[in-house]
Amino acid sequence: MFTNLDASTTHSHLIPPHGGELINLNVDGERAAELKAQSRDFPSWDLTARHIRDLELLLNGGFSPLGGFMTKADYEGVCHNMKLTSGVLWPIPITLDVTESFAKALKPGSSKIALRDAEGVMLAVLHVEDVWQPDRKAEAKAVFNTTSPIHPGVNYLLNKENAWYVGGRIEGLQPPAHYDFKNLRLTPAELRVEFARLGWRRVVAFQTRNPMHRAHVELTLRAAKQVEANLLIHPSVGVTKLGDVDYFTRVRCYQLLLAKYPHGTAKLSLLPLAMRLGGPREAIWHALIRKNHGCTHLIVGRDHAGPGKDADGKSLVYVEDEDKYFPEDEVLKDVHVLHLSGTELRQRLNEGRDIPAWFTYPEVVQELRRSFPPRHKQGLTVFFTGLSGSGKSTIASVLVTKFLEVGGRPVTLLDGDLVRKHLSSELGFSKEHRDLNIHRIGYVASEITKNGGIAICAPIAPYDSTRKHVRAMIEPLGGFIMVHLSTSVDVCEQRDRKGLYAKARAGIIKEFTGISDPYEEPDDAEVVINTAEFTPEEAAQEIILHLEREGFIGLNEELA
Ligand code: PPS
Repeated sequence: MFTNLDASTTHSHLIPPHGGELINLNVDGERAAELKAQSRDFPSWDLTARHIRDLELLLNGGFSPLGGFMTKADYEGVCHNMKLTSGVLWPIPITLDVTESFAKALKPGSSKIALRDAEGVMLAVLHVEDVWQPDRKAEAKAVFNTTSPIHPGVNYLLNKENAWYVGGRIEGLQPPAHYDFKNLRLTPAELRVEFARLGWRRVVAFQTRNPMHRAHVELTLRAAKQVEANLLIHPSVGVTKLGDVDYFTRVRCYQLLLAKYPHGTAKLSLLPLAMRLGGPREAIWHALIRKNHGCTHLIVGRDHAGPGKDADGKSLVYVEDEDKYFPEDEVLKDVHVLHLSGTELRQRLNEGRDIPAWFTYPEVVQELRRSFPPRHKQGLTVFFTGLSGSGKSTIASVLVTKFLEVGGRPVTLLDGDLVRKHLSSELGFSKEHRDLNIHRIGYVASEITKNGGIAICAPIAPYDSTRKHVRAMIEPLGGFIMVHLSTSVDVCEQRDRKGLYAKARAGIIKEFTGISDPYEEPDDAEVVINTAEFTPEEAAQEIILHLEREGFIGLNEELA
């Protein structure tokens, strides 16, 4: 039923695909229509972004010789000795994980599953051959050589709610849709045709999930020269590591870099790969995938496509003599090298500082600055927390006025009372409802921050873990400054501007923060102000000074 590719796509002078044949799991129109008609009776499974990327490479042969999600025997072979049951080398499990209830309703040998994207479009049919509950700790140990959840691959694996795997052959109805960089997304078959057209026999592939700079251009040029080959810049643009530079920015940078290579020797194509960050196993996997794409060589980095850092956040370097990884600074302590880490680059961009010319090209810097403007042009959340009557709303509205006076970024006030009126009107003051309320505020603030605006939030937010959750949601998207109004409950009660404390004391209002409900003092606030000692304007000015010092307010912006 599978349509195999014609000879031109596996042209004899190109390297044969892994396992000998380039797999194409996409069925023809007639079979697709037949499957669609039958699918009314199939259970449906909605694929995650990661599964969709796996499916895409299964369908187009990037994962040749795999013909579907792995069966138990293949999975175990891969985990234990990196071999499929056919004896062919394969280092990374390609599995579909589902819930127990979904798994238990399946009949191996006869069930078929409609695999759908997030919008419900049926992309493929899985013929269920095996259903089993894997030992995910053992898988983590085998694949990543660690069960520490600090490793992002392990963390993903062990935290998966779906504890069951389903394996079996796949028939593809349509490839997952892409609307961006369409002419850069060449499938293995398309790249092979392209290489044949260009007369490229030897091709060195360069994998990356980061922007490329001078050193990368230099090393790729040298590698290509060394083996007298052409160069395929083949970055992963599927799922990479949380916090990586977004692939849209990366691809625009790669496009600018192409001009640095001798004419007609380098090509750029995007690989829709969901990376596992598996170091040595990942290196082999990448090599096999690139082989399927017609490449003869792969540039392997140290800790290739691995997690990159040890538990203390230090880069690790493999020392061959010792057969061990060591923190980079220990290994390089006696060597003088010019070095700028990705983190330092981001810091320099954040602060609008100079990026040294030895490190990268002016056009790349310009592109990165567009995506990562200095802090005073990024979005920002100022998150107040404190008791009722501590002055949150008053100080927040002074701050709004000051930001409006400066201009440049839109300002939104998410005041506790206002949010409860418009966004959370159905909620009460139980822990569950308070958390939900803060999550909603956090979500809105994160959207505002992501899009370059200023969100000023002023809820009580009494729970530490909920505040931390909001911080974690916003920090990757822009600035997050927590302001704790530490005014004591006695002072707030004396003020009692709304008469709520009197009602709380009388038991008319239940679960009142500070009286009959907890308030967990933060120990991670950037600014702490006791409003017994400051006027609202002075308090707002303290916050402004902090923001200025941290670069969230630009040098030329007048606030007074
Ligand atoms: S929370 O805990 O963050 O969800 O609270 P928040 O959304 O900021 O709402 C606090 C305002 O609601 C009024 N109010 C109460 N506060 C605390 N506890 C109880 N039981 C309660 N009932 C009503 C009160 O006016 C709070 O406003 P502020 O501006 O803080 O005084």
